[in-house]
Amino acid sequence: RKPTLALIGATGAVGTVMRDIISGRENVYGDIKLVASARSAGKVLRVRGEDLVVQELTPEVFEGVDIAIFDVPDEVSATWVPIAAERGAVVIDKSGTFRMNPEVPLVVPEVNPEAARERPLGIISTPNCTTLSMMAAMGALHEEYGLRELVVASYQAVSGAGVAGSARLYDEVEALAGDRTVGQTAGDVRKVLQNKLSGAESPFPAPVAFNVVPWAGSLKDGGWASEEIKLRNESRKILGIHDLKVSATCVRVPVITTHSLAVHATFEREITVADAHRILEAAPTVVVMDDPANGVFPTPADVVGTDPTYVGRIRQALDFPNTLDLFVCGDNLRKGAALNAAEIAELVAAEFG
Ligand code: 2RA
Repeated sequence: RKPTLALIGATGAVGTVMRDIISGRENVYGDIKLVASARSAGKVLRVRGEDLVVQELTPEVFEGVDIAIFDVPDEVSATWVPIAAERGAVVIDKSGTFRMNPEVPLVVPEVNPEAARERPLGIISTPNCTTLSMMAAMGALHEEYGLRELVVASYQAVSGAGVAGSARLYDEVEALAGDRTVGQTAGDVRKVLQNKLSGAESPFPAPVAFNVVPWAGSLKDGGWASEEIKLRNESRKILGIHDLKVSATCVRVPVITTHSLAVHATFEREITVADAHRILEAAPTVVVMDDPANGVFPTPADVVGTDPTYVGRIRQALDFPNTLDLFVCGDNLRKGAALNAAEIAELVAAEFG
């Protein structure tokens, strides 16, 4: 039989992409339920060509649900994921709440699909979009060359902060456009935004239009941002390397969708650019765009709206043995969020045979 699927958080930024992805992939589900907060309940949304009425998140909504994909804030997942699991659904959770729980697998289907079967709590977590942007590529390289260290700088799109993040960048660009003197003196941009956007609150701690902001997430011990800690802990868990050395600096940039990462990766053995090309070109969900002499490398503008992980600028580090430097881009709403969850859901759906 085909399992019944529920999408919780169906109306958010990722939920919208999720409906699009489910509609475009093989139809492995029976019924689909769209679920959201009371505020969005009653809306009619399209999935698989059907108009469905969004249902309110209540315990009863999980009756008869086999697979539930949650894309809601951490605190909503903390309350509702166990309720869905108790009622018999296999839950695929996009939040950070359960990712590091040893009884919850953290799954990237290209890297550790087998982990999805061991889920004593009935919960499977899907990683943060920043980690996911590089996992397909790093997993493939690790399999052959044994990853030892990762030093990463991220260039994160504003849609990582949800609909409010994209809206803020568009509003800021509109407020600043047309005045070519803005940005020439410290404080200019803040002043114009304060006036033109009437002090509206931003999800970012600094202007993001015509700027870069070295901060993503919340403050953790030692001055680290939560996104940097997630990248470290999640990479270790997914790759199964508990002592992987990882250091990251996460930066928000004025891009709507698609996270990019500059990755400095050290392996157990010497790895050449040709080795990396061979491995990455053979990886089914990785696209290599690496011909700098002809201006070929991935940028968010090339990648947004597509599914693969794109890799370019592959170089053998000049002063670090066994080390590659490379640039990776991935759509943070697709592979970074909705697509990975959909792929995990398909692994679970296959169990219903
Ligand atoms: C961000 N990675 O880009 C986060 C979203 N989970 O803000």
